[in-house]
Amino acid sequence: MIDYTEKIPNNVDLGRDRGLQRALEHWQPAYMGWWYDMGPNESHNYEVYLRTAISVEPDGWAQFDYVKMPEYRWGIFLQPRDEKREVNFGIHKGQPAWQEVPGEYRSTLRRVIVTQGDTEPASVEQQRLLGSSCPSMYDLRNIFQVNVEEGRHLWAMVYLLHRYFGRDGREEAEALLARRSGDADNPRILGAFNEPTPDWLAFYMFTFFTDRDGKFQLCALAESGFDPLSRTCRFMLTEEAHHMFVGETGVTRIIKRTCEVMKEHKIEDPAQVRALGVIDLQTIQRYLNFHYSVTLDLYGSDVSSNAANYFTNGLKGRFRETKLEDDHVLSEAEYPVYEVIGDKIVKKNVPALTALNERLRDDYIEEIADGVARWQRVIDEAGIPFKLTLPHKGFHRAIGNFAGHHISVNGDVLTAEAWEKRKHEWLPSPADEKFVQSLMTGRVVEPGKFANWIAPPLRGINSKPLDFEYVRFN
Ligand code: BYC
Repeated sequence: MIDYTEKIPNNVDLGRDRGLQRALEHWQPAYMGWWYDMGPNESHNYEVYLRTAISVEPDGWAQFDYVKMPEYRWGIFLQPRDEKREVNFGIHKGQPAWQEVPGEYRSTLRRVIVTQGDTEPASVEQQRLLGSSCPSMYDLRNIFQVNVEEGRHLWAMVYLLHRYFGRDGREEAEALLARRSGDADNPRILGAFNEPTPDWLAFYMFTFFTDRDGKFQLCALAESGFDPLSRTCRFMLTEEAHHMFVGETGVTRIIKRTCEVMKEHKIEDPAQVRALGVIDLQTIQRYLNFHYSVTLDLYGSDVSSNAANYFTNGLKGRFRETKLEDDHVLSEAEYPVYEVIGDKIVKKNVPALTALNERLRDDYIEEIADGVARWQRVIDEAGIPFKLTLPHKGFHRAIGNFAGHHISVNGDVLTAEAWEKRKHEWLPSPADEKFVQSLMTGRVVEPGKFANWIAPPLRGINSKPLDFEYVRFN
């Protein structure tokens, strides 16, 4: 028996909620079993300088100390309740926000929560082997931080399932621990979460691109009329920012190091760049293309009646819904989507309600473009004539109107043969992956040391120096 209030920091009055305690009595040991099996490899005895959320107050959500990861205090936190909060969009607009699940939306809400929850353990599974090839102790600590917080985000969704969805919720919470990323028989729900994350370039790309889908989806769910979901997502967003920081700065540091070597040796040929043990910009571009395109799929179909229903029923809003100036009902509005007709990509207006996935995807693309422009600045400042670009939205898509078509990075509609011939100009080839792997054969863990293929960060974690002992291996 665990002492819940002691072991599980929370602001949901767990100590007095017998129902929830009983549900957790079964789930918590299963979660620990999953963590030992699928959490970061060989890490169980390490003491890691981690932040733990112990309350939602400004001084409580980021407490730093050494922690053995299996002893991390995975807590349950919701942003404090605003008694006046209303449903802010759809047909229930203006009603008080729901504190319990409306019966008619039970299965839909459960599905959305399960889909969100499923991504969290999936990403831990995808990243589990990366510790053994980390480029520094600083980076090792960061990946572990990301992993424990994804674990906490799973707890956040499981809390909702246990507290609000009764027996079905408990079954879904168990299933969240049973699916496995990439498993042929019982895979994770969404495509990108079944792709391998085989190396650190892929990890940084994932945390830049895919964790940012997390941000946008959480922002949309934070608008939900179901208040506990909204409040849970609001708190999760405070943690998400660090994950995207790890991704953005990780790629920045790789680019920076490559540019330094290119400048120092006055070289541009990718083969020569590789020969000096850094990752050529062309390979970085191909990784970018891959992670961007699989992440775009996570927004769902361009035209989706599911999305329309989520919105109309007040379950999932738009990005920054309450800041948008329109009727928040969208009964008349239209929105442009794209279709492939013959060998052309054609724009077409559809009812805005049905295009909400596409709209969220477009909001995401805007923010991504800013991030890629920041990467570009590093290349420009080095005076290297290379442009990183975002591929066309239809490139390498498996969900929505572009699925089943072969679209080049420039937006040309290709035949299957032309695509096969050219795809590795745009997507990482097995040889690219092998090369990146070859740089990451062992881990670099001497405090203050960094692998040759990545520049050190500008500063350490929580004002600690770069040569701080972020991980004690015991
Ligand atoms: N892969 O009507 P549609 C994060 C399915 S990331 C496979 O367009 P809808 C994180 C879809 O389920 C954020 N299947 O779908 C990041 C549906 O299936 P059924 C995660 C897909 O419902 C990094 C069918 O296709 N959160 O937090 O409008 C690390 C028809 O599709 C995919 C959420 O996603 C796909 N990519 O939209 C850690 C928020 N896309 O019903 C964490 C919750 C669609 O025909 N999820 N399908 O069997 C949602 O809001 C919606 O489920 C989606 C899909 C936006 C994902």
